[in-house]
Amino acid sequence: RLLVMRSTPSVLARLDGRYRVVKAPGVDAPAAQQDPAVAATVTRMLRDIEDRGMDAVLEYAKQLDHWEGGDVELDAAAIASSGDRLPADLRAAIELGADRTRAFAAEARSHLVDFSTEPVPGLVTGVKYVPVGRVGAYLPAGRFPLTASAFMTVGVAKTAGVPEVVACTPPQPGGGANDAVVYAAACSGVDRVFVLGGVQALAAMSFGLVGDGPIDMLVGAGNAFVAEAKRQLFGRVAIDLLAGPSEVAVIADESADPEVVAADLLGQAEHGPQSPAALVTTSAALADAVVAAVDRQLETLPTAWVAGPAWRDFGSVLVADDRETAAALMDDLAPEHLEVITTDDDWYHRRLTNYGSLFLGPWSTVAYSDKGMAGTNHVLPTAGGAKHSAGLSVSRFLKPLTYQRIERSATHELADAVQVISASEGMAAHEATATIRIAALDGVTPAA
Ligand code: HSO
Ligand code: ZN
Repeated sequence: RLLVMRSTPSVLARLDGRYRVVKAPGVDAPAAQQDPAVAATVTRMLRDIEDRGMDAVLEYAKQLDHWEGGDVELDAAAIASSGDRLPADLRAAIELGADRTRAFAAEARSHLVDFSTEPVPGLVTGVKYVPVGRVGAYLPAGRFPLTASAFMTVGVAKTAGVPEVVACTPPQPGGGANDAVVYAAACSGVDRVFVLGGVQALAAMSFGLVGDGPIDMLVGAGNAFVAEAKRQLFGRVAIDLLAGPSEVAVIADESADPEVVAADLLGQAEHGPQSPAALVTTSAALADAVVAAVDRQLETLPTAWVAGPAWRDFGSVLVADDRETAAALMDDLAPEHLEVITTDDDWYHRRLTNYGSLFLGPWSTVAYSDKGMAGTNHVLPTAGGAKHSAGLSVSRFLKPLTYQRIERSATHELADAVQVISASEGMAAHEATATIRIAALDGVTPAA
């Protein structure tokens, strides 16, 4: 039985006796990462779109998204006027989030500095950061539109210096795109917007059926079909990451307010019925109080229909004997979002190594980052991916390209060793590239 969501058995064995499970997930296994039926459908659609081009894209748009015809590209006037149809307070909030996200990305960009070094005289090596040429952003607008997605993908890519960023967003029931999503993209500097959803949108951008040619990189979250399409297109294009259901975890001690912890657990459980939420606390009293507070808050939460099943099936509460045990449990979980609400926040900050994004103190909450107001990215690794990867950031849109300039003065130093290694491998042509230069030192070609 999966007592703690996706915890590693050997880690639990090592910590045995140092923690207690107060609430276990209601299901035995985490959501399957890959559904073979979804994978087969996506393979068939990608092949069909590659064969038949835009005709196939538009057929899928009609069939799956009830697209009603017309140009799939939003013209400049439609993009520019998207904000006019929004209430003033929403417009202002979108502008704030777009600016805050781009400002944080600009600061991060300023820390990625070209450099060169000369390890021996005559050998100069260096790195030059060059942005990816063309990025395609998928901006979901289904059950929840996730307005801030454009800040995280389009805004960060443009701040990295990506020359062309195109975006696709699905058609809305009444036709057209979601105005808030389009306005968020406009404020983030998007170059072109296409009203296309799902697999057909990703295929159209990747195969160059929309925009000025095939994109180099695909970013942004979506449903299971979108995630699977990204997985299958990876290699042909780069991707940001493969996101599963959004997650939250909280480390709290007796200083935390149970109502605040409960609200923050439900805050991400709302994303979907398979969204995990976990509390690890050093206070048994807090654990019980949070379990009670979650149940009470679910009674009035308008999205309890989704958050309730998520909490029942994928919610867990653990009491740890001490802060080291709490930290070890959390590092093993490697949650997408991690809140720390204790009197020891700085200790946890130093100690923890696996999380997508960290929220320190009772005034920090995930939604502030989700909606772009913290400036940090909300495209983050889920399902334990934080053990090996970080979330989306300006660095993902920049290629650290290496170069070297080797002068005559360094030739012997490098060539002699290259000859030895190449000869030992039997790679005669490699060896010859060194030999010809050693000969040139004595006046034969190449001259310098
Ligand atoms: N929690 C999601 C992002 C988001 N949630 C946006 C609400 N709006 C993934 O980090
Ligand atoms: Zn969220």
